[in-house]
Amino acid sequence: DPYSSDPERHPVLRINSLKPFNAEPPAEILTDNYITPSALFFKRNHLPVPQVDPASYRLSVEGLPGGAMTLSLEDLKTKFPKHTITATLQCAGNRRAEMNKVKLVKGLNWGIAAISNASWSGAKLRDVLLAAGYGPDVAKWAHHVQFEGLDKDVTGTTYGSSIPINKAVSEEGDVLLAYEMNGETLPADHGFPVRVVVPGTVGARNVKWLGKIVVSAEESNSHWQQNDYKGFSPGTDWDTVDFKSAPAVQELPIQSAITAPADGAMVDRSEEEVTVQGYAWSGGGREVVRVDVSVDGGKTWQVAQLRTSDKGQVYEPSPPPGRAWAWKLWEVTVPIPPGAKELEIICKAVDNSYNVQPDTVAPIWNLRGVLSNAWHRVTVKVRE
Ligand code: MTE
Ligand code: MO
Repeated sequence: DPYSSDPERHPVLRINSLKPFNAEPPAEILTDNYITPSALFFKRNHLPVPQVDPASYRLSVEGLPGGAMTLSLEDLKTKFPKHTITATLQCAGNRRAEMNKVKLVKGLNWGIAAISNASWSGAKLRDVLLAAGYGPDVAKWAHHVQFEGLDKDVTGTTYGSSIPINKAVSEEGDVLLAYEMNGETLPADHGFPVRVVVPGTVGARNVKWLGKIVVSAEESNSHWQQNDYKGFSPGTDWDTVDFKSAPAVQELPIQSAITAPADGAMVDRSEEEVTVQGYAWSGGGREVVRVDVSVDGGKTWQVAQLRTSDKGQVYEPSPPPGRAWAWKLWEVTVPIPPGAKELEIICKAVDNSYNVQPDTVAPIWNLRGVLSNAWHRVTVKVRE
């Protein structure tokens, strides 16, 4: 069993698939912490977790004039300044379950918690590429940076993806070769000893157990770059789909969801009010500037408060423009409308480009069930 050396996992995780391991935290605890504890952070593996010896680990940087550069873990830690960012990772398939309710899609049936937030520390990819020979001459032909994981399938094929080179070499891109998560050594499930963190970019490009970096004129040739993680029209089916016709998902669209109350929960009329909580995030470093909440199916709306502290701990100050990598947690207390037996609670977020979420799932349905970001709705019963 190639999965027999996979690490132990927290028993509270909701397992979507055991081999490979895919799991999300229960939605009702997802927003208890601004920084998701690593054990509860969602886990998305396509393959068995590779066992990497940190002493013999080597990262190879290829494609640049002057030949390949090889770095040990020690090199990465000592030869480059250490940077720390707080960044949210979201799987392209987060909230796929809602697409499945419209019409069956292919993919893991994620709920609303294939998203988590952590602090990440490591070397900047930019610094490593500059040290390896990136410069104005390379910029003329290089358009992508490819990443290869050390995780392999039975045929020896490794997980891989790529990002546009501008993101990789930009000072404001904040792409890290991370060796720490939440102030500790990167856990096995999250890419020990080194993973790429591409803030603002879909989870799939944040390659774990990083073995190789290739500067290239082309995107990664991997299945996950070419034939997966792409969006299509609701009218496209498996007979007509042409994966070459659509771009690979990189930055993700505006997203939000309700973590409390849970769908199907009861609220007491005698409480007079209901407190609604959730998360909101947008891709590409765009900052969430507002979350609107309705408890009457969208007839009336209230603006939620964006949380700025957790249990007395104040979050970092506002990020610089275009570098809002972390989610916002939000909360609002709303009076229970008189006479209502049931409340349809809805949330929708707005980012600083005034991007908004679509109101329903059907018009954004796609055969792979990715980019599911319609208004999130939960229904609760009112106990008289
Ligand atoms: N990197 C490797 N090497 N292998 C993988 O299977 N899965 C990707 C990405 N990086 C993956 C990978 C996907 S699809 C996602 S959503 C994120 O890792 C999940 O990161 P996490 O498990 O740390 O939450
Ligand atoms: Mo993913």
